[in-house]
Amino acid sequence: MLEKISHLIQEIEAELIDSAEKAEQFRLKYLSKKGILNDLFEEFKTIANEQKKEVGKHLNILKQKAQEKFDLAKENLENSVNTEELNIDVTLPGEPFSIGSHHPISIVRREIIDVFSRIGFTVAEGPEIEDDWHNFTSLNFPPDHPARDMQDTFFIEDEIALRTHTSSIQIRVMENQKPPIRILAPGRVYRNEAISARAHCFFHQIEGLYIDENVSFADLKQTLLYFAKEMFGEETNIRLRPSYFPFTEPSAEMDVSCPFCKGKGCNICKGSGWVEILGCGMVDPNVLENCSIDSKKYTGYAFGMGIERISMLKYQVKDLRLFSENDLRFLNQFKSVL
Ligand code: 2NL
Repeated sequence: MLEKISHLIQEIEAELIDSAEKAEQFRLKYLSKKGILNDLFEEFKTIANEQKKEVGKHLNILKQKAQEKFDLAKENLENSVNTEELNIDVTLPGEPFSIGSHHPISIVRREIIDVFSRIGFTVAEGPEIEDDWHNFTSLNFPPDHPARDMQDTFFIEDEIALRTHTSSIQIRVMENQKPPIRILAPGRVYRNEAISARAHCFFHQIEGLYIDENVSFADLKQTLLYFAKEMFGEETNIRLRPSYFPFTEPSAEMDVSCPFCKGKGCNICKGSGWVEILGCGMVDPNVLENCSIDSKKYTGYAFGMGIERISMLKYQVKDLRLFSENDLRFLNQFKSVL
């Protein structure tokens, strides 16, 4: 029997298992209930007791070798990929990496900041959760102003709300710095409005503020004309229409000559030749005093615009919701724009 066992060990070592079928054949031949090894263990029961120790030892070695061979072959077969079967051409170049792009709101914000930074404006930031003082009271909003209503503003607590404009940033700067002050305040703002193609509950603003001695409405107008020409082209014209904001006096809204029809009238400017892009005015003396700035010594101008509005005009986007839906078909169109 010992001879038989040593013969089988050699036979097993010589077996070649290179497919799932061969592995199954091997298992049936040696390891299954009807296999050779099982027969040997049956035969083992019949041999003389004094031989059992020696034969049993070799029988176990044989069983172990057969099992190991089978397990190893199985593992190798599972881990190996047959490139011929999968039909892979390993010499082909890889898939190209998909590079991202800047969001159109970021592109336009940066462009606006670039234009104003060339004439000395720096950027200031502030919290999105604001108190009543920085968002309303310091800005001369009367106690019964509709913007203070629950219907227009997202309140968190009694006197704490999501900021409704970035003016609150400028209040914080005026409270903490002495004039001259020349800053831009970009950021996200929130209003409790029904979402549509033209309105959203959050959007982006950029405001500007300049406080110094002898700042005049003429300075404001000249600065805004420079901005309009840089942003929409050298041939651009501006016009100011009287308006009202609680925090500026006098106040105005600014139109630019339509960048598409050059003022002739088209469907973008609805035939008028002009498009509104921002609001502005001279900072109300009450606002300066609220920030402990002497309104007899200092004057200032301020302006504010919606970044979505400028972006819609620049890229002819017809629906405000596209800016916040993260639809790659929209965002991918800005890949080449810096
Ligand atoms: C608009 C109009 C405006 C301001 C914002 C401002 C800020 C301070 C003091 C005075 Cl701290 N004014 N900001 C002034 C006029 C207009 O925004 O239509 N924005 C989208």
